[in-house]
Amino acid sequence: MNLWFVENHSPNVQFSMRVIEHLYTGKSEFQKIDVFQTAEFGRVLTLDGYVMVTEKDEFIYHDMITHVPMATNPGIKKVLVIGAGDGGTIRELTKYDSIEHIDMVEIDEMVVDVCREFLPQTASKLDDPRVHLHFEDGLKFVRSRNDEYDLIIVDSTDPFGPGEGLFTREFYGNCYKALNDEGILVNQHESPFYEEDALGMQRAHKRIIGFFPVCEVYQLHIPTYPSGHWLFGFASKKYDPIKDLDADAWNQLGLQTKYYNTDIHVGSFALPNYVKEQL
Ligand code: AG3
Repeated sequence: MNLWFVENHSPNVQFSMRVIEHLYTGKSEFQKIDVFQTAEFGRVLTLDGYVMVTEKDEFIYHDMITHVPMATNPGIKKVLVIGAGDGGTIRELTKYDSIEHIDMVEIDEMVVDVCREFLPQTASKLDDPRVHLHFEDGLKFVRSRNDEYDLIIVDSTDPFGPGEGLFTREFYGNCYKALNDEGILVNQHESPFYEEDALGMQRAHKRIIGFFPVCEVYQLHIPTYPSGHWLFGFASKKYDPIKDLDADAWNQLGLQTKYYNTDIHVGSFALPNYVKEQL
């Protein structure tokens, strides 16, 4: 059988992976959830037909969304993670003994159930005693939080569908309020390459700048996402991701990471000209 998964990366470009087996399909209250066994990327989770994680390249995304802020402020103790139902972000955060409490707010409980069953590597630390799962809308959850988190990670889907609210001015303002005076906010920011994704990224960046004194963008390479060129936003009330990085301190922790190192931390903030022009 010649079975292929196809995602539109732009109205004129498609990306496809050979599928060995369609392991799961289901529909939650919020979205369509699928898991495929693919020939090249191992198991792949898609939501509404968009690739969220693949076993082969998820380490890139999860390393960069967690270790960049953690290495910038080694004092981080209380973290709020929004989205992230596959558990990859939580797995990386739980490597830090210094973290005391993680609230994870995922709108769709079914995504977590499916990932526990089909992606045990990413979901492996969801039962860590420091992790508190909340199945509710992240937009609503942050409204009632004040001055309590050292770090907020927004590990969302694209800026449409269930994740749309996580790209609004209201949400960023509430994140600012939920963070303490040393707080850092990291957002998944889409790709700068295709026009529609770039517009989403620009909009998010301009909105965050309105609240946070430090507001940067950093890049990573994800083979299965549109264009392969991806961005995260780093915003903070105090810490500069490069000036405040203590590379020796992070290296002394001796954590095992497959993508992140402190050189790539610094290098990821160096942006191509066409991206700088968009900011
Ligand atoms: N969240 C970001 C998914 C964006 C992918 N977009 C796409 N394929 N069009 C990933 C969740 C990882 N924890």
